[in-house]
Amino acid sequence: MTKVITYGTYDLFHEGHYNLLKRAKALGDYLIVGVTTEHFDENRGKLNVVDSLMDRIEHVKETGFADKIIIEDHVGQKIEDIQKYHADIFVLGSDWVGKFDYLNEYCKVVYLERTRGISSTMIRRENYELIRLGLVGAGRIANRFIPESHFVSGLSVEGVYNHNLDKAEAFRDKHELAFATDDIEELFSKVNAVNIALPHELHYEYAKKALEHGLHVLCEKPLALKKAEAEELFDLARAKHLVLMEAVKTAYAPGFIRLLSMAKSGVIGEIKDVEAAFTRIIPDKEVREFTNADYGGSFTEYGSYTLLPIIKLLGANYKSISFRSFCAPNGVDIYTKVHFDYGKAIATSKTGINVKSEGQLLISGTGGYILVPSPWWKTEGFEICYEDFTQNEKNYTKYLGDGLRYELADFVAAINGTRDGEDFKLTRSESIAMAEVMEKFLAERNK
Ligand code: C2G
Repeated sequence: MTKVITYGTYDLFHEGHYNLLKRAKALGDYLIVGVTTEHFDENRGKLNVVDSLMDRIEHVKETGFADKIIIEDHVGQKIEDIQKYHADIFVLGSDWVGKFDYLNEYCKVVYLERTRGISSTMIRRENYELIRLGLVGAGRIANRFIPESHFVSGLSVEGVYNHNLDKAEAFRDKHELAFATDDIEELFSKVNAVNIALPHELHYEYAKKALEHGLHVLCEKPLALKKAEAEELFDLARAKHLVLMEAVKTAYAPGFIRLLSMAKSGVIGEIKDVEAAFTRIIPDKEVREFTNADYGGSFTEYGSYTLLPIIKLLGANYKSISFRSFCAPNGVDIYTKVHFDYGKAIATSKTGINVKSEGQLLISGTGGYILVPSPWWKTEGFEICYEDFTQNEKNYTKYLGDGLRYELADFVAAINGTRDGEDFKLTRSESIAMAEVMEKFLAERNK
């Protein structure tokens, strides 16, 4: 008798799960299915699981493929189970290729091609929509997006648009998506939400088009390069009851949220200064950051990160703002320092694409300071420091994977209404304030 074993969360049970179990069963005579506990999913960084463990087990049972259902609740359990049940074959979908090769020592490891595209007809949850997401753009961000999306329940990345069809098709094949297209209308007609990962100057135009088509939009930063454009997009989203979110990943990271609430609760007294830096010497000088004379440069690229803590902590009512940049011959800023004066507080932002500085966030107050070392934008640890250093306090919050899963999980929750109203993590007015700074900066730099 050949025994096959497989594992999964099986949340919002869909045909991808069904097909996998069916083919797993066909590989042998006896199928063991491990269903993950909430605790285990939390530990391995899977977010937004909706169905209870009991319901998920029930859905697996109803397929009729499982001869035995077990619960998976800890790392390392797969090795134990394979030995305990004398499994001959371990099976998982191709989104996990390579990740479980270590089990070859105990049995045969098989990765079955994952189901491309989910029609959602099998989803039993009323009022809960499976988010069928389309990627607009097939560049660097989009590539990082796919592995992270596997950690967000209730989301299926269906297809990709790129104006260059060859690129779109290569991306589709690499990531096993259902379709690729160079026709934006086609993408819009096949999905119910989009992630816009195009060069900055196209964000507004494509976000607008997508909202007009009735799609929810997760737009890469900066959402817009003009205040009026950002306002228009949020007005449009509101009028159409759609979710519009600016994907500044730090805003959704648990560690950063914790940092903000501690700073705002007065642990360091009155906040007097916020200094945020994000610099990188980008080795390849042929990328759009260097070559796009109108919209490239360090501030449009990294300014959304440095503006985030400044606007979150001190607001958008600064009394004055000034920019100082060093630019390449084509006009793009390789380094920019921005000074904000709020009267009762000040702030600086430093961004660089060809100048390197310490990438820290430092918040100074009348009672102490908070230091978040580089890379503060992937907030994990920070230290609250006082005059009496024996009172210093270290905080640590896990930042999982590439961090994009947090914004994705929030996006899915917002669409499904499990997150009420406007998101406090990055509000409409904060996004608009950031677009206004971008507008002022570009007007001055491109003078
Ligand atoms: N799957 C698939 N096609 C999809 C979606 C999922 O073939 N479109 C497969 C996955 O590859 C996995 C199974 O269905 O083999 C269950 O998927 P999930 O519920 O998302 O669970 P997962 O996070 O993949 O669990 O210990 C848990 C396992 O390591 C992985």
